[in-house]
Amino acid sequence: MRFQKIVVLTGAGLSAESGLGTFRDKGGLWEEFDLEAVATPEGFARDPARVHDFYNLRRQRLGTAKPNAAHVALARLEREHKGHVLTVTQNVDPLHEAAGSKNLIHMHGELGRVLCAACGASVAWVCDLSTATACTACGKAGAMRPDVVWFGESPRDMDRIYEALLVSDLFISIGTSGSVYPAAGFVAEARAAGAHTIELNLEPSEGASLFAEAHYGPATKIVPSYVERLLRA
Ligand code: BV8
Repeated sequence: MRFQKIVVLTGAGLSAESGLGTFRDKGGLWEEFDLEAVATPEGFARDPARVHDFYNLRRQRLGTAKPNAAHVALARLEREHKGHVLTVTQNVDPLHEAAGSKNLIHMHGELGRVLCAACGASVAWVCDLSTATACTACGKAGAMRPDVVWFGESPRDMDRIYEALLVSDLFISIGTSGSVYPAAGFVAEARAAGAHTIELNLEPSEGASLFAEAHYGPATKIVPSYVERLLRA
């Protein structure tokens, strides 16, 4: 076994073959919706109903989505690899957990949870949210928002992520365009720590030149075969 401490970063491309839309591909969410209006605190303050509609639609689309072979391969890697595997996902869907990944950080939050701005409670939530929804913890109505990280907000568990990158010897980036920071900067952190870096994506990302190795193709093909190679090494 060559690598002891593996950090995996995933993006929307990992869930594309589970039927969930990506953001920046052709026909992606940012073609259909205005990022500023639906994924910023300013947009939420300006028109909360419009933001609730955006996340209600994505929560409804989650209903039928199942983990694909790439999610399953990553859960297998965590289970069978003798070293340490941490998966950091930019995705807000629950498909990593559904496939069995446990050592997982949702750095951009979770679509299946909502946050009360009045009392700070984060609760599991599968139905629609509206400006009238009352908090199940404090009872206050009208203070609920999706428990996700918008542009301009701080991603979650950044200390834990940087600590893992600092001691990593393998960094694998899967299904991300490398256009959103700080996630897009993780490959540079891993390289500085001396880690081997690999990109598994449909096509070269914005940060492609920063990776020591790359394999391109659909995640359900290239991720299981790379995990197989890792586990046999
Ligand atoms: C922060 C919300 C401070 C949840 C999201 C200028 C320079 C640098 C940075 C900035 C800047 N101006 C502003 C910033 C900061 C800003 C930023 O990066 N803006 C960008 C646009 C420049 N970042 C922030 O505001 C972040 N906060 O910086 O706080 C801070 C910093 C450090 C420490 C503490 C505090 C907050 C960013 C989070 C924003 N929220 N989403 C939701 O609604 O989902 S971002 C959104 O983009 C999603 O989370 C998504 O995951 C993320 C990244 O997109 P990708 O996952 O990469 O998806 P994309 O569609 O882009 O690409 C898909 C890829 O998959 C493609 O490459 C495609 O080829 C591939 N693919 C497709 N199909 C397949 C496939 N691959 C394999 N198989 C397939 N089948």
